[in-house]
Amino acid sequence: MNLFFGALPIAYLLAATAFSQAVDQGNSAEGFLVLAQKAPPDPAASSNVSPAPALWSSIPLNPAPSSSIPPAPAPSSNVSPTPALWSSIPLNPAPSSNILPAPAPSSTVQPAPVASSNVPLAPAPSNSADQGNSSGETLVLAQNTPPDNEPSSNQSLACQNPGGVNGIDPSCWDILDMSNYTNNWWATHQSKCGPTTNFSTCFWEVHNMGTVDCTGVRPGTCPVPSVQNMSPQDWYIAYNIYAINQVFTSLYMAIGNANTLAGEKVGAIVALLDPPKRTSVLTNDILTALSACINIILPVGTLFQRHFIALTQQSPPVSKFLFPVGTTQSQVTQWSTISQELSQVVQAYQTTVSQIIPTIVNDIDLFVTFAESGAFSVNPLPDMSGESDKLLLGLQTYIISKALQANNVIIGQSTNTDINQLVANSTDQLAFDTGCPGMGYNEMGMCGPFYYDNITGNSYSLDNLGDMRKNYTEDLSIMFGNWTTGDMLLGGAYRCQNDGGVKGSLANTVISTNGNVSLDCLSDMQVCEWNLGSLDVDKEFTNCGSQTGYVVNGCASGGCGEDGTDVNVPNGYVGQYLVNPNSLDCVCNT
Ligand SMILES: *[C@@H]1O[C@H](CO)[C@@H](O)[C@H](O)[C@H]1NC(C)=O
Ligand SMILES: *[C@@H]1O[C@H](CO)[C@@H](O)[C@H](O)[C@H]1NC(C)=O
Ligand SMILES: *[C@@H]1O[C@H](CO)[C@@H](O)[C@H](O)[C@H]1NC(C)=O
Ligand SMILES: *[C@@H]1O[C@H](CO)[C@@H](O)[C@H](O)[C@H]1NC(C)=O
Ligand SMILES: *[C@@H]1O[C@H](CO)[C@@H](O)[C@H](O)[C@H]1NC(C)=O
Ligand SMILES: *[C@@H]1O[C@H](CO)[C@@H](O)[C@H](O)[C@H]1NC(C)=O
Ligand SMILES: *[C@@H]1O[C@H](CO)[C@@H](O)[C@H](O)[C@H]1NC(C)=O
Ligand SMILES: *[C@@H]1O[C@H](CO)[C@@H](O)[C@H](O)[C@H]1NC(C)=O
Ligand SMILES: CC(=O)N[C@H]1CO[C@H](CO)[C@@H](O)[C@@H]1O
Repeated sequence: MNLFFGALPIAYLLAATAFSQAVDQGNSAEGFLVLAQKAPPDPAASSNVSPAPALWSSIPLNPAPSSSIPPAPAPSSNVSPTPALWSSIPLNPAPSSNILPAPAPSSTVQPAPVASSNVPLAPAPSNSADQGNSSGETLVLAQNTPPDNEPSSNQSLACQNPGGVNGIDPSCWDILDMSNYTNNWWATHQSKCGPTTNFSTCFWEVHNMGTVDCTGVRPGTCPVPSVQNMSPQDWYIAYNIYAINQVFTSLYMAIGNANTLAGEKVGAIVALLDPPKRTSVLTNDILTALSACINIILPVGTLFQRHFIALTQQSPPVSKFLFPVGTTQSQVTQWSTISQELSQVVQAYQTTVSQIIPTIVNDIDLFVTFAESGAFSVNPLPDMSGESDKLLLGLQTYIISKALQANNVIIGQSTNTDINQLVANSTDQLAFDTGCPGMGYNEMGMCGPFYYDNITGNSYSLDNLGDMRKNYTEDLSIMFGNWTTGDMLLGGAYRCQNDGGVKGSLANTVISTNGNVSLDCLSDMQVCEWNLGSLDVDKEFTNCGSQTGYVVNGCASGGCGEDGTDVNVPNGYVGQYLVNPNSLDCVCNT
């Protein structure tokens, strides 16, 4: 295997371009080791896979009830029927100042019988007979060792006993015929509550728990329900009302925490990239970029993740709050004021998201739609409140993409090129120092000024059309280390362009009506493919025109001496001038 560039005629490189097309068509070719290596496809990866690694922080919102739950006091006929049915677990993170004030934490919401500090899931009284023995001692045992007549594998039985060892289960909504039950419940009880009382409020009233309020972000007013004195069916309703409140409250908190971070981070981006002050960005797109990252902060691999986006998309009243389009007042913001304006956009989004909670729990149809997915019948519940950093990834990617474009920067793409391999395995001198020493890629996928996409096999670098000597190695490291990823900023732009680019508005491209959210077009930078086969001054790219100064201007310092002509190529350039052995010119990229 001696096929290295130094020993090859120009025709070889011309063939390399053809080869890359052949690879795309699934053909195999031999010998194009250096430029044409294609990474083995990663079966788990596809172009619209979310680029982020496992992002889900597993901090449970509530401690999981498990088999070690301390038993609740034995339910017996002399258990007090008063509404001591709620644990007083507060909504987790400390309420921030922009959370709606709790309506006077009512002293009538009593703490649970404090068997432990945590979830007091007591066995449902209606089932206590099933457990075979009404003595406290046997009930204690029953928590750990199900009696013979209650095989724990029988889900149908387990659903009858949400306080039992198996706890809450997503399958129980169907097993208990809950959709039907809930609709019937509403049909029979609605009239008792009066025409202005909505579903969840009516539910608590009927259960003598009128002080419970799950219709908003109001800390302490929507505690986890206890199974005591409730049928399993009613408890599943209660738990889903609570869960919907809890999950969207955690999202609300994530956005609130993101608010402070957003201004700081965007300020730092603008300071680094310094876009011309007179250019501007669209505030509606900022909102879109922020909401698109809801997708990233969902707990990876869960039932909840699988259902969440589709559920909201099926429910236009919810979707319009989660993915608001065209709702911000100001249309454009200047770079000079973007940090301050950002805060208003994020706050407006937070308020909008808080409206999702009443929208669902006030409406029987929406409630059933969300609950019957099973996604909320889980414990612990998904908690997104700590995911503020991830929530901002899309926003930051969008801002970076716009700031770079304002500076006349494009992405240089080298198709099917592993630059590290090119440097490491070329036996001949390359014409100039690429900046990648050939020691492999770092954890951000970078080597020198290049980001290598190991799924497509393409390499990317940044190219400032107004200053082709500009070296973005350090800037890219800062960006990928703090604000975005190579895949979102560079790979995403490539996929977006291949897909026809932004259509109409960013929201149309990012949030599709079919339930998919694509992060690709958050970066819509122009991607220009280096022309691997050309020594022509005019043919820098295959799909874009040449930039001013390409080749003709000569090098800044050094040069070729008397005989040669200096050839000046952009930093991050990968093409014929790098590897062509017949070029007598001396080539520089700085
Ligand atoms: C109830 O439990 C006690 C103590 O374990 C036991 O002696 C008794 O036989 C049990 N009664 C029934 C009906 O299982
Ligand atoms: C589970 O229990 C239910 C109700 O007792 C019964 O109808 C069903 O056949 C049982 N299923 C299994 C798999 O044992
Ligand atoms: C729904 O519930 C009602 C009353 O409980 C019952 O009569 C009806 O058969 C149920 N329908 C279905 C489809 O299960
Ligand atoms: C009932 O729900 C509707 C729709 O969400 C809402 O406009 C109305 O204010 C609610 N009523 C009460 C009393 O909360
Ligand atoms: C260079 O080539 C050798 C032999 O084919 C191979 O084992 C090695 O992995 C290559 N190095 C790089 C960085 O691709
Ligand atoms: C580009 O900048 C990096 C980091 O500042 C430096 O290490 C590298 O040598 C530069 N590359 C070129 C080709 O000038
Ligand atoms: C592909 O690159 C990413 C970083 O960009 C890295 O995390 C991942 O491990 C790489 N995969 C392979 C198979 O090398
Ligand atoms: C939505 O995304 C999923 C997973 O990426 C994909 O399988 C599906 O085909 C997409 N749906 C549409 C209509 O594009
Ligand atoms: C500009 C900026 O915020 N840079 C930070 C990026 O992250 C690294 C550590 O990951 C910090 O050292 C930089 O200060």
